[in-house]
Amino acid sequence: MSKYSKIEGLNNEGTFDMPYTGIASFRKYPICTNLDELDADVAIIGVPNDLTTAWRSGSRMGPRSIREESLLYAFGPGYDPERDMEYLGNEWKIVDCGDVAMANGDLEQCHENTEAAIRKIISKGAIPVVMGGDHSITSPVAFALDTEENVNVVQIDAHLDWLKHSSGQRFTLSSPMRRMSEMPHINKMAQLGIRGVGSSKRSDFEDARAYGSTILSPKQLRKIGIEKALENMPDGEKYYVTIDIDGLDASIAPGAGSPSPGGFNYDEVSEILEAVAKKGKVIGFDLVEVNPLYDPTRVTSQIAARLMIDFLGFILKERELNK
Ligand SMILES: [Mn+2]
Repeated sequence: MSKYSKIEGLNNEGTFDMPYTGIASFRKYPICTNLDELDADVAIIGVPNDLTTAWRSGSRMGPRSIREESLLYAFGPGYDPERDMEYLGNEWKIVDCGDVAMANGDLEQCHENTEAAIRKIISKGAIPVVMGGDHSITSPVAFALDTEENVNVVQIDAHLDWLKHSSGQRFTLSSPMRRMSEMPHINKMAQLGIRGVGSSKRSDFEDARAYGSTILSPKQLRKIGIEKALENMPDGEKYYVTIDIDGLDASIAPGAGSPSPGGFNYDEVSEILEAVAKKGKVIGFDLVEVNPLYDPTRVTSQIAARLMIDFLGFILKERELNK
């Protein structure tokens, strides 16, 4: 017998469900594409809508790409040695609901379908976790949160997204934060990672500040720290988080609709998400603007998947602790 021979008699013990096998649902979670039959704590759903992209189109391919890269994290235990903590245990039921139906070329219908799908998920008692698509998809998702009051919003993004309209259109990727500020059920906002050149004008920034939004660039946030950055945000209230992948630096998130230098690194965003999960009750989140057509090493999709898994772990850990 060779010294390299494997241990006999283990049956399937120690066998991993390899990431390159099987159907690529998000992290290989069970699939439930009929929302009428949804029975889960968390519903992951894609919105492959990039109809309002202003620069590089292709984020409609984001959900599929994030799912594929999420498979790296689909095997093995959810043990985090850094925190000495188990995350996302089997007591939580997480499902992949596939994608919202797209009416190709019809922005209004796509937004209608998106809002209806999120309303259905919420009515079934599941936390919606939404993969874009461009940032226009956040407005219809936010409308569906109106079963709640005083929802606070944290945005990770390079851009303010506070435009009144683009060519008369109110529901593009440049306006979701202003649209949310107009919704009666939306309360305070923190906009983190904002930097450089975007479509929002000085007057848009003034309007956002007048609304009471905390606006910080990565440099400004590094200087004061995460706790101080979130100090104007209320404790113990409900939170929705929208993550535009261009909030991260262009070097680690090149596959974005509008990649931007000077952004956050992965640890910074993960720590912000952990802080938000601890601050209040996160009732849903989206991650948008991943564009695999400009992501040759797939690192953008991989980090996107990782941040989603991190955040889900933080959110559900708080629910475990506060039961
Ligand atoms: Mn954005």
